[in-house]
Amino acid sequence: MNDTSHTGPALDVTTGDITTEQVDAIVNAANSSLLGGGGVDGAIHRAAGPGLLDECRLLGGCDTGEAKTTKGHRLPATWIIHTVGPYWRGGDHGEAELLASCYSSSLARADEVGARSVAFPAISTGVYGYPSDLAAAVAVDAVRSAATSVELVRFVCFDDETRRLYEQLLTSPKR
Ligand code: AR6
Repeated sequence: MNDTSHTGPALDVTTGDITTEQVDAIVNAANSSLLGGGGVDGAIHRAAGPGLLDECRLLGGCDTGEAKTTKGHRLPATWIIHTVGPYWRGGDHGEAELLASCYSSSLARADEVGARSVAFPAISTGVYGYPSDLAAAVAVDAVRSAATSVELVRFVCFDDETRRLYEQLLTSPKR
């Protein structure tokens, strides 16, 4: 589905494996080491091949809420933007601000390399325990309010329940 009622990037949502997305950049929900892990991070490293880890070793890690770029290696995407989501600690430890910063920082990195289409996973909603409904609302708000040249943002959900959350948000008026 598409949402073209705003002036920022067009937003769409799909269910599936983000590693197969044919976009300029995919975003990785990494940890601060940037040296791989489970979940979507593990899937991206497996699909991209060992050259990704070699490149990540040169980056010196990444703080929560920030983002760093590598090449896509064996992925269809040209770039991988690695961001570190917040660990959910009940919601009053700045989690929403840090999660919003993951989205805005990732779009800033996308702009730096000229990426026009970017696919995001549901950052922090797996191992890091962020409730999916709250995370989806933060994600959509952050992307809608970002100043970016990115033309298409795709939210790639791993299950239909998460996809429905995004669909509801994308069909509701901009807040
Ligand atoms: N494509 C799209 N989404 C996926 C995929 C995939 N291939 N695989 C999982 N997801 P998580 P986090 C969804 O745990 O919560 C790693 O070990 C998954 O269903 O990958 O930010 C890192 O190294 C969930 O909705 O990331 C960190 O240590 C979402 O991606 C830590 O996990 C995020 O789940 C980061 O935890």
